Amino acid sequence: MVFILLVMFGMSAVFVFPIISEAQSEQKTFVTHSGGVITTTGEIIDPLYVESTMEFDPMKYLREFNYGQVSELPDGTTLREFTIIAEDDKVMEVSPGVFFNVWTFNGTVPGPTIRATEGDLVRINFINNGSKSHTMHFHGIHPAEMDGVFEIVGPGGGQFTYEFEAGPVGVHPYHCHVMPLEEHIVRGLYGVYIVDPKEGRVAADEMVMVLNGLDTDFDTENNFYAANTIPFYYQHHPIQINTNELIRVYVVNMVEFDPINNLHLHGNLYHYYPTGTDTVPSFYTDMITLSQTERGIMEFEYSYPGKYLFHAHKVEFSEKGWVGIFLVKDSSKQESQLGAEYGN
Ligand SMILES: [Cu+2]
Repeated sequence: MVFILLVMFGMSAVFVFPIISEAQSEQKTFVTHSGGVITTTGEIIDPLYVESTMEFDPMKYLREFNYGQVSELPDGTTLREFTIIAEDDKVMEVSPGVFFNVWTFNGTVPGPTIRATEGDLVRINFINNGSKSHTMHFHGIHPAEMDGVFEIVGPGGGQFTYEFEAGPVGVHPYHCHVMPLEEHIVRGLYGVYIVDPKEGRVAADEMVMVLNGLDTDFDTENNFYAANTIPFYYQHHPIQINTNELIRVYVVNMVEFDPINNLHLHGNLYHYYPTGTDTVPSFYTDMITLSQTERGIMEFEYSYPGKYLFHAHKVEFSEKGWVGIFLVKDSSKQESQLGAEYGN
């Protein structure tokens, strides 16, 4: 009896405790059933013994903008300070029963949407609490030493302060730039950085959509696609908007492996500003095509209430999760809860 108990205890010790205790930095090599050889430095997860350790609400993320801690410098410049913490041990249930080891900025994929006005001084206090080296590389204009490529920030509490003048006006991605870069991106180390013009923007119901893919079996092909990480989320939780109200979507494509992604809107067309850098839209269309880190601003209004799909017209992507619904309410029948001044 004692022997059996010891064996049972031994088995539980073996099977329950070690699975996600520490992310491992050494490369692991696998041969797939089709004969491909693949490697990963991320954690391999057995769904029987883990639970999600990441809280992420795509509906909250959609309209959440972070303006930082604001103060004024002696010369009148606005200083916006942000603290960003990288980790690489979180587990997300990306689809029922599918657990994935995500690498995170401030605990979510994507990381927080950082927002500033052109000419502000942006200061990012970056802390790497992960088990691998990470950095923050912002697209935009800044000095070489603020580019987050050569100044590697070591694991276990390494720190770096990124500081640069916000610009140019537009929507830009930020992401980790440590090798192997593909893995540091597809694991989730990216987010959106919006620079508003000094004169502000016309009031609108604003939202952020990061188009992303998840390679949950490490074969350098995506198994799931999404707008804002969770496959099919906005199909099952439609985004409520109002008729005759300006909608402004900051869209950023962070899908790796697949050369292109695209975005089709139903029952409507949108004005599209590539990279958001110009005040005049380049296209009036219902379809844009985006390569890696391509991004822009979409603006549109719906005249008719009802349910409208938006999705990748690369149908494989939409069938693997990159699809959502706008639920358009008749604004003449309700008080608008949405629509706000942004950029201040
Ligand atoms: Cu990294």
